Formats: sequence, C-alpha cells, structure tokens
Amino acid sequence: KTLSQGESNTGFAAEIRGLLARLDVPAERYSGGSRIVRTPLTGEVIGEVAEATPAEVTAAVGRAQAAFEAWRKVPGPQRGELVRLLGEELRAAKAELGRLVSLEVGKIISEGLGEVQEMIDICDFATGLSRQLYGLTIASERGDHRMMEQWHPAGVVGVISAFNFPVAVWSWNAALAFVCGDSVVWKPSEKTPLTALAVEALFQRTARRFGGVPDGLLTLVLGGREIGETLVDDARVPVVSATGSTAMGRKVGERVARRFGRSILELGGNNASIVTPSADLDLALRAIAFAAMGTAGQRCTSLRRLIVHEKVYDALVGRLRVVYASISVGNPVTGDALVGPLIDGAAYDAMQQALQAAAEAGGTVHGGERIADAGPAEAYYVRPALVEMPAQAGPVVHETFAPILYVLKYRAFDEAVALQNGVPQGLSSSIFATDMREVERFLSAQGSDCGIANVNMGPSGAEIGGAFGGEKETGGGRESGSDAWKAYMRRQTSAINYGLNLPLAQGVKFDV
Ligand code: UN1
Repeated sequence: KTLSQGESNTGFAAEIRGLLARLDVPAERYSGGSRIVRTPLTGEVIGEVAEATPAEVTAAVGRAQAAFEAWRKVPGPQRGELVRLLGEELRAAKAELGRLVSLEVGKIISEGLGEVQEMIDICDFATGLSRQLYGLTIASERGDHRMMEQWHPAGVVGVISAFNFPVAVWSWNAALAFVCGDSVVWKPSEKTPLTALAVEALFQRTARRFGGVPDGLLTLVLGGREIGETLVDDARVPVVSATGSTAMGRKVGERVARRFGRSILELGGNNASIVTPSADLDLALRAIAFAAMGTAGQRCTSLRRLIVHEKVYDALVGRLRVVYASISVGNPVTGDALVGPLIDGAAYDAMQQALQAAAEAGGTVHGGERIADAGPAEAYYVRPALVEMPAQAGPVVHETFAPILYVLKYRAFDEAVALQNGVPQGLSSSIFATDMREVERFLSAQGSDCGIANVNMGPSGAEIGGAFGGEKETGGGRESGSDAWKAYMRRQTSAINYGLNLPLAQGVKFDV
C-alpha cells in the first residue's frame, strides 16, 4: 500500500512537539537552534536544536568526571536501583517514546515500540547484574597468600550512537555503565536528537525519583563530528563506545588508541544467510523478508547477502521476487506499510549508486526504484531491491545502509562458508538448514567468522542477554549481554600475604 502525497503530510511536527512536551522536554531544547531536524516520513522540519560547542563538551566531561568520583562510591546494587527505576519510567513511557522513535527515524510502529522494549530489557538485565559484578579468587602458589581480582568502575564513558537505533544503543551502554559505577557523556546522531532529548528527560525524571544522582552522571551533547572528536580525544574518558560506519569507527579507534583509551566499536555489518538444500523454505522466506527489508534495511544486522544452494535457488528466489514486488512500502505511521522511508536523500543516492555498480558487475536488479507517490518530494521511499549476482564482487563486499539483498548461488557447503566469510565485515550471519552436520559445521571454528551466528532465523533482531557485536571491520566490541559489562570496568588483581614470611613467586630467592 502506498499513500498519496497529500495524505502523508499530516503535520508530524505538531504531534512531535506534543510528545516531547508530555515527556518533559522543554520547548527551547528543540526550537530556535541552528541544526534542522527532519522526519524521513515526509521530510518536514520537526525541530531546530542547538548544538554544543567543543568547549561545552570539555566542560561536560569535567562534570562527568566529578559525577563519576561520587557515583563510584555508591554500592553496585544501589546503582542498580537507579537503572531499575529507569526501566519503570521506560515502561510507563513506552507508547510515547516508541512513537517518537517511529516519527523521527521512520520505523514501523511495532519496531519503534520494540526499540523501547529493548531498552527496558537491558535495564532489567543491568539491574540483576548490579549484584553480580563478580571477580575471582585465585589459588596462589605462595604459602599464606591469597590472590583475587576485583572489578572497579572505569570512569567517564563516551557513547556515540547512530540514527537507526537512536535510543536502544544508548541504553545498552548507559544501563551497564551506570551499574558499573561510570558516568556517561552521550553524543547521539545529528539525525536523531529529539529522541535523545526525550531519553535525557526520562533519565532526569528517574534521577529525581531515585533521590538525586550526582550532577553530570548523564550529559547529552548534541552536534556533529567536531564535538564527537572532542569527546573522543579527551583523556578523562577511559572508554569510548561508538556505533556507526566502519569509516567513523576507524577514526575513533585510532584516536582513542593514541591516548591508550579503550574503544567498544560496533561498526558496519555485511550479514549473510546461507540457505542449504535441507532448509525449511517457508520459514526461510519469512525470516529473509524481515531481516532484509525490515527497518528498510537500515539495521547494522540487516541481511545483505543471501547465499543459496543451486538445488533450491530457483524455488526460493522465485518466491522472494514475488514478496519483493508486493511488500507494502509507505508511511508506516499513517498506514500499515512494512517498509518505511530511507533516512534521507544521501541514503537514497548511496543505494542507487550501489545498484548501478551491481548492474555494472553483471547483477540482475529487481526493484530498488523510488516510489514517488509514497510521500512528498523530500521523503525517500524505495522498493527494496533483490539483486542476483554472478559473483561476490563490487558493491557486494561493502555495506550500503539500504534495503538491497544480493543473491549468490553455491554448490558445495565449503564454498558457501567461504563466501559468507569473504567480506571485510563480521557482525552477524545465519544458516537455514535442518541437516545437523551443516548446522554444526556453520557454528564450528571453521564456520561463520562473525560475532553472531544464528540457525533457522535471519541475522537481525538479537535479544538482550547475548553479547552483541562482531569481528573484523565490525570493530570487535561486545555490548549489552553476557560479560560485556567488563568493558565498562577496570580489573584489579591483588595478591595478599597473611603470613610472616615472604615467599617469592617462581621460587626466586632474594635474601638480604
Ligand atoms: C543496530 O542496528 O545498530 O539485532 C542494532 C538487532 C537489534 C539491534 C540492532 N537488536 O537487529
């Protein structure tokens, strides 16, 4: 279903102002500033935010440092109480914040709500974690000695987040950082400052209920690259967590490493699914549709490459072409389309360039065209593209943040795994198979080289609980689940002598 031009321009600016007011964001935070914010749904202006100067960022880090020095003294389980309350506020505001995400990013309503649910889930996870910041007791080789390790708060955590998950990615980092005893300075994407302002207001509401937190525990800094660089270069920020393109992450990683800080990098993905002859094709079709076209292909986990065995190629690709030609594209807020707009015109141009390069490399392109009657001229709605490729070359080895699915054919299983691993990125992957040998080989050390490897589902849609992140040019960082919290703390190893002698390790003698 597509909407007519007149139908889609429904005054989202007014609705957004109403939502922000209900979430306690003062009007001056999103009016009269120099940075224009548009909704991709219609291209209309929905805010004008003031940007921070580099000096303001430096001052924010100073306040965050002072906040950290106070917050680290608060016991972990009490810090967990703050995050528990944040989860309560998010539950209460889920409908409003979720809708705001959909309005600012152009996601379908259920994905906007899902993003807030992901925030709630990490708050629950972090609350439990606040009582489980475990270290080890280690057997010592020396008599009357004990060894142990403790995890201490790291300091100020800089969080740089992307437009596509404007609030969930902040929460993966912030919920862990807060229970770990850290403070946070947050630079969201320039494209999505309004949802960030709403989250800041929810945090302030939470802090008041908690009974006061140190000033500067969370500071939001709005702006572009220059203020990101100021944050990244500040030696008082021991941990920088950055989500976005590989090009951005390479710069962040290098700059942070130069001052011996630690980075947590969540960068580009170029995620593949392998469809084997033993696959349940009905299930695979549904999973592929969500993973490749959901969020208009704008997840770092979106499915971008489909590697299909020649025996099932025609059956699967034929059905996929029907789904691609018929999926509903349009305004997902005023209608029930499953594919919303691209974030902006630059994303559209990048998509068209990739499709042209694919055609030049011998690809057969189905779809990919702009749907002009789906929205006004400043909105970029496209039909998702299915591109049959003769080889994994050209644009296939790059991440294009748009709904393009490249399809490749394989004959031998090892060839499929080699194709899956044969790109510079290493975030997520999946296999569709009911043959357990193929499944286990895919999950083995010689199988997928990605941080995430799924079975009988697509590569996107990870849940809180598992560590999220990937290898190679994806940057190596892990966030949210498992023991990802350790990256937000510093480890201290202690040996304690409770005896009267001084035995030295390794049997060394040194008698003075
Ligand atoms: C991202 O696209 O930056 O696994 C994060 C997923 C979501 C998170 C995506 N839980 O697709």
